[in-house]
Amino acid sequence: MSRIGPMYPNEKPENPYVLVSYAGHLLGNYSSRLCAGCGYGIIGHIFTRLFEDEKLDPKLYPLVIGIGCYSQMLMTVHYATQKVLSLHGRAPALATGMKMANPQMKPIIFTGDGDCLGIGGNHFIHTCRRNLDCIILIFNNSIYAMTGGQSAPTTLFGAYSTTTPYKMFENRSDGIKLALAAGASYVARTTVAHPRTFMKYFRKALKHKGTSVIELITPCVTYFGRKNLNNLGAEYLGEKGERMDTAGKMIDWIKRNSIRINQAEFMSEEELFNKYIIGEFRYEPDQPEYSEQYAKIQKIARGGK
Ligand SMILES: Cc1ncc(C[n+]2csc(CCOP(=O)(O)OP(=O)(O)O)c2C)c(N)n1
Ligand code: SF4
Repeated sequence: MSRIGPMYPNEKPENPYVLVSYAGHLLGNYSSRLCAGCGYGIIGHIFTRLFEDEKLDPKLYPLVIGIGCYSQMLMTVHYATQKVLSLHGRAPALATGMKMANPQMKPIIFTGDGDCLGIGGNHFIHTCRRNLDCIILIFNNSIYAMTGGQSAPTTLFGAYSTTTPYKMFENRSDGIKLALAAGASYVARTTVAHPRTFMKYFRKALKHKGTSVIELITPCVTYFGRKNLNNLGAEYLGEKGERMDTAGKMIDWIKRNSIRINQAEFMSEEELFNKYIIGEFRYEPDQPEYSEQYAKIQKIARGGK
C-alpha cells in the first residue's frame, strides 16, 4: 500500500529511554512531579532521547537550569546529565562563567518564558549579544506557572491568569524578536506538538558555534489551559470557545495557532494576532564566538604568548 506523507525510521517498540531518565535509572520506571498533561514531560523525554542518541559527554554539555516548573524536569532528563540550578533568571550568567572557565564546554540552558524574558531578560540579551557558545532552550507556556499562574511578559493578549482576572491587556514579549535584535546567531521556534522539528533544531544547535536560541511553545494545562478558552484571540470575532482543561485540547490549540514562517510572510498583522510563528529565523554559523574572541585578546594581553 502506498503511503502519503513523510517516512520515518521505525521507532523501537519498547521505549528504552525511560530507563535512562533519572527516575527510570533510580526506580526502574517513569516518575514525575509535573501535573498530568504538562508539556514539560514531553520536552524532558525528547531531551533524554537526544542526550542518549547523540552520546553527549555530560561534563562538556552541562545543564544550567533556571527556576520554574521546568526545574522539575530533573526527574525526567537523562540520569547522567550534570545539572546545576541557578537563581531565577540567572542561568545565562552562570553558564557564561562556566563556559569561560572551561571553553570546551557547551552549556545547555533550560529556562522558562518568565525566567528568561521577565526576571532574567537582561542576562538573556547580553548572552545573545556576545554570541557565547551555548544552547538556550526557552520553554514558553505563556505564564509564571510555578508560583501560581501569574501573567508573564509572554501572556497572550486577552488571556485570563491569576493576576489578570479581567484579561491581559499588555503587549507580549517575543523571545525570538529579542534574540534576533540582541544578536544570537541561531534562532528558531517550534512547539511540543512538533517533536521531530525540535530534535532537528537541537542537533543543529549542537553543531553550531555560538548562541543558539530555541523557543518551545508548551502547554500549562493547570494554570493557562483551565483558565482560558481555545478561541483566545478570536473572541473578538465572536467564535464560541471550549475550555482547554486537557493536554489534548491545549496541544490542538498550540498546533492551530502555530504558523510556519513562510506562510506568515503572506499574512496580515491582524491574521497573525496572538499566533506563534514557527521555524528557523536566523542561522549564521560564521559569526565570531565570545570565548574564542576572548582567548585571542588574552593572547595579545600576554604579549602574544
Ligand atoms: C528573584 C526571584 N523572583 C521571583 C521568584 C519567584 N519565582 C520562582 S519561579 C517563578 C516563575 C517561573 O516562571 P517561568 O520561568 O515561566 O517557568 P514556569 O514555572 O512557567 O515553568 C517565580 C516568579 C524567585 N524565585 N526569584
Ligand atoms: S503548573 Fe503548569 S507548567 Fe507547572 S507542572 Fe503543572 S502543567 Fe506543568
